[in-house]
Amino acid sequence: MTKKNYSKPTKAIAFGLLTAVLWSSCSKEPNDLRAVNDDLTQMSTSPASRSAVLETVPNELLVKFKKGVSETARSKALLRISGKVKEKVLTKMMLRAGDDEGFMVVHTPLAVLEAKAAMRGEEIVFAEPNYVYHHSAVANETFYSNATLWGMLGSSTSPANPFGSQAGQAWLANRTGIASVHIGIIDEGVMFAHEDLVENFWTNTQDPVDGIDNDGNGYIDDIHGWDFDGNNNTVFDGTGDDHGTHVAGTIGAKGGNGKGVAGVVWNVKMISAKFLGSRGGTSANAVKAVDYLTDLKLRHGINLPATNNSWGGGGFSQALKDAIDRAGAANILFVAAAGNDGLNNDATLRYPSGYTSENIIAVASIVKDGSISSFSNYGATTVDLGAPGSAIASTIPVSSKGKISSGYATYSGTSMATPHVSGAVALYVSSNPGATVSQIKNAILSSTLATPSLTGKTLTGGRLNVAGF
Ligand SMILES: [Ca+2]
Ligand SMILES: [Ca+2]
Ligand SMILES: [Ca+2]
Ligand SMILES: [Ca+2]
Repeated sequence: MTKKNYSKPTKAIAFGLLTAVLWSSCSKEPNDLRAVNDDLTQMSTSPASRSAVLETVPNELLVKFKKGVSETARSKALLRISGKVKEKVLTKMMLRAGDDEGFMVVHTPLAVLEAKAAMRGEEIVFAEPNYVYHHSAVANETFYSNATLWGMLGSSTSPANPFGSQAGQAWLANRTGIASVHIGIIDEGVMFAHEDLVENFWTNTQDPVDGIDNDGNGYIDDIHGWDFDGNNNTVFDGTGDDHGTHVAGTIGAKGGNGKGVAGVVWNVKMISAKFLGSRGGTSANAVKAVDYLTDLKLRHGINLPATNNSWGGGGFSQALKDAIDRAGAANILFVAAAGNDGLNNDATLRYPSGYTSENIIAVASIVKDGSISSFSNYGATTVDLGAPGSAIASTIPVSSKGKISSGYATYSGTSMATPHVSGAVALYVSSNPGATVSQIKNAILSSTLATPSLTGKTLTGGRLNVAGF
C-alpha cells in the first residue's frame, strides 16, 4: 500500500474537470502514477482549498420541485439555467414514503455552482450538484497466495492476532450466520459466480429472466441485483468489478469450504446494487441503488439489516440523505467508509459517512499491529469505530487469455474495513432476528475493544469485536 495509489486521475479527465480531487479510489493503471503524484501535490495545499474541490458531473443539477408547483412555473424556473430534463428519478421507495414528485436530473449549459445559485427559489425543495463518488480502496497489491487473513483472527484463535475482528472466535462458538440474512452491496458490481461467493449470493426467485418485471420493482429481470451505472441487469461486467468483489468476500466468502478465504459471516445472501462504473458513480444513481435495496426488503419481505458502502466523495446531497433516511425507516443500517485522506472528518465532513442519519455506522481502518492505517480518516464525533483495513485478503475476478476466473488479492483502504462491520451486522442479526437498527448499532459499538490508536479518533475509541456480542 502506498499513498500514490490513492486516486485515478483518468476519471477526472474523463469528466473534463480540472478541479477534481478523488479522495478515495485505487489505481489500476501503472501509467497513472505520474499524474497521481501531481494530484497529491494539489492535495497538499490547505484543507480549505481541498474541501473546495468536489467532483461533480459537469453541467448537471438534481432539482426537486415542491408539490403542486405548476408546469408553467417549473418551465420558467428551468429557463433560468436553460435547463433540459435528462431524467426523472421517482423510485418505488419515494412513492412508498408519500413523495410522488421525486427529483429531476437536469442538464444545463451553465457551470454547476452558477446553475445551483440561479435555481434558488420558493418553488424548489433542493437544487444540488450530481456528485461523483469513488470507492475507498487504496492499494492493489500482489495476488493472494499465502496471505494471512489477519482481519478474521482473534486474541485466542490459532494463529492469533488481537487486532483482528475476532470473527474466528465467533466461528469457534459455531456462530457462522444464517442464509436468510441479506446484505446489500452498494459499490461496483460483484463476481457472483466466484468460487468462494457463489453459494452466498442472492438470486431473485421472484423475477426470473423472461423479459418481464415479475416482482414489479421497476427493474426487469434483476436476478442478482441491478446495475444502476449501466442501467441493466448484469451486475458483473468483468475485472473492473474487482473492488465490489473484494468487499463481498470480506462480508461473506464461504468459510470452511477449503477454498480461498472466509468472510466474517459464512452463511448470508449478498445482493449487488452496482452504481460505481469505470468513472465512479453519481448521486442520482446512488439514490436509486439505496432505494432499490430498501424497496426490495419491503417488497420481498426479506431480512436485510444493512448495506455496505465502501465509497465516498462529493458534498452534502439532500437527495442521498433522504434515501439513507428512507433506508433507516425500514430498519436498514448504512455502513460507510470514513475515507482515505488521512484527515479528521470532524473538521471537514466526508460523505456519505458524515450524514447525521442515525442508521449510519462510519468505519476507520486499522493495521494488523493495532495502529490506525496511515490513509484512514478519523473523527471523534463522525467516525464510530475501527476495523481491519490494511492488507486485507479477499476475492477478486482475474482474467487470463480473455477468460475470467476466481482469484484472490490483498487490498487496503477504509473500503476493506467497512465490510468487516457489515459482516458483523449479518452475524449479529443471525442470532437476534428482530433487532432494530439502533439495537444492532448499539450492540456493535458497545462491544468494541479499547484501542489506543483510535482513542480520540473515533466515537467509541475502539475496534470491531465480532465475538463481543
Ligand atoms: Ca424486477
Ligand atoms: Ca423477469
Ligand atoms: Ca452491467
Ligand atoms: Ca472459502
